[in-house]
Amino acid sequence: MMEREDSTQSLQKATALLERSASTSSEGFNVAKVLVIYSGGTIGMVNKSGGYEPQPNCMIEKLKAMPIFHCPESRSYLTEKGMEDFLILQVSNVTRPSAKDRRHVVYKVVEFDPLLDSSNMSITDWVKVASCIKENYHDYDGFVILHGTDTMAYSASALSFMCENLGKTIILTGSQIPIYETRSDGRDNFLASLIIAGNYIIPEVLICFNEKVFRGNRCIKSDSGSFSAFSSPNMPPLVTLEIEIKVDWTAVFRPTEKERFVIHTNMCPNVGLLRLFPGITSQTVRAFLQPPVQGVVLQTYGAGNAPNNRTDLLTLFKEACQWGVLIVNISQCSRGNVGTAYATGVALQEAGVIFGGDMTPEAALTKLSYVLGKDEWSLEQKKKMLARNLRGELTTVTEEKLSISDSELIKSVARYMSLSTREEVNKVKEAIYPCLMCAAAQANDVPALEKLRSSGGDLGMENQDGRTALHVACRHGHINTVHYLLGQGVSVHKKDYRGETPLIDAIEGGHPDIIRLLIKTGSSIPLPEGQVAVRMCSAVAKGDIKAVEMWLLGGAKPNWYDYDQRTPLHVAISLDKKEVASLLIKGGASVDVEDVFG
Ligand code: ASN
Repeated sequence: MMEREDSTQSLQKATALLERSASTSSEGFNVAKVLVIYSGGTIGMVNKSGGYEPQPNCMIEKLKAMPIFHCPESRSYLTEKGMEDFLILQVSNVTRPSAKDRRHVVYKVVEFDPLLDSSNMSITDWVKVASCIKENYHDYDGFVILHGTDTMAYSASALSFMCENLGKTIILTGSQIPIYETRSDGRDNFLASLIIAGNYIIPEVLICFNEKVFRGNRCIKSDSGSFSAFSSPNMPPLVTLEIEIKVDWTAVFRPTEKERFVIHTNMCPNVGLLRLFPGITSQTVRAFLQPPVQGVVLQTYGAGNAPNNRTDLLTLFKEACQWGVLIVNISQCSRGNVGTAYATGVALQEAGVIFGGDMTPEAALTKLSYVLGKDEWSLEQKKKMLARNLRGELTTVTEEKLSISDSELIKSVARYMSLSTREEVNKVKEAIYPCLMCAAAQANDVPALEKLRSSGGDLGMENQDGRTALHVACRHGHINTVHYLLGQGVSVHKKDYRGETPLIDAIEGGHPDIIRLLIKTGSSIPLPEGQVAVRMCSAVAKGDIKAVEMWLLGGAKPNWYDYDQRTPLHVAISLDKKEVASLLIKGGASVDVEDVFG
């Protein structure tokens, strides 16, 4: 009887294991986890007697009741993974079935208390959002912030500066009509944001609205009555959601520091926006420049001009700059740059005003607040940083890239294959460039990679297996290529079709220097603990000490259980692998952990 029970139990266990491995191979690796931070805004408002107001504690239940936002058939998957508090999108809703990047998007909603109309938001709320992202950064693939539209462009700009060395996608979205109402634009905006945040690594703070995704610090709210509420006057959208989702990868701004993600929360509140108008009095300007003001965004006319026949104003600006007030010149026109084409612009430059290129007022103001909050920077450094492109917020000449379809290689392939349309040429580009990049990475050929990049190629392009040049360089231990690719902003978080990031390649390739570098750049093991434990146990069984060392160096814990509830130490002891056992114990393995047999 006992024996029968045992064998039934084993059979059940084996079936469960098989089911688990089946679900892992079909969907486990292709799951993207998105954290939704619900801060308020019209998207979750209801119309009370005094007008629209946020309604606390009802968004999650309402979303669960909408099939486009939660697929009830997948509940068992969430329960099995211990993710009962998550919601899940149905995969067929995500992208077209042919799309190679379709992933199940599972998401969790955290609701802020209180929920805010964005007109009530301030620096402390930006800090709250940034801190929430920071706390959850390693556990999620992407972030969506549900936010009111009124100050969304300010929050997006502020967050773009506050999030340093960002390696994951952050999207702000909201709506003009609440999600609970029949004609709401919120459903499309939210769904599009979840899909983009879950499927694409665009390491920027973005705004998704009306089937377009913009760089957040390039946006202005330009229409209070339209579903197309945002525009980005100086930069085309990064993503357009049509039947196909099109991402302009060559325009994506990537951090190039080999540092971990951090948030800067010391934003200076003593900043202001001063818009010139004909006849503005010196009393008004003087009052504006009084302490505690430390930074002013000066909105000038046209191409950055201010009256040069008003010595009273120019003297005030000059004096303020001399006291250490930072004044940034941007245009009142929503499109175009500021410069010194006119004597009226030169006068401002001579007064010490910094030229802010084609920044939006929202970007300029929040950048000023960010730069002034950097206590460790000197005044000179602050001035330099204000004029520099930090997060893609302003256009610099060097940013203009050649189009990949202009490169000689692609042109000759196109000629050879008699390709005529841009679409055909782009298809060839998508097929050829990743192969060339991976081959160059394997050959440790940085000049070749640089050539591909300078001809307009995106070094983060993935091959048919979802692998980038960085995966390949890490696998083969080419540290100088890894340095180069990280310096070009290639993402350490990109998962291939097995769910593996370049860190796994470095671990399995046995390259400690690269493992350290990737960890310093913010990478962590992306695989479930059980899967890592299986690989470690197998290395232990083979007596492969180096492999075990690499896993530990990469952040794996020696107490992680495999799917049989055994740790690497169990395997080491049962196979009498003393050396590995002592390595595991040194690495923190507990001798008290129990396996299935206790
Ligand atoms: N007043 C709202 C807000 O900014 C406007 C909106 O979300 N459409 O919170």
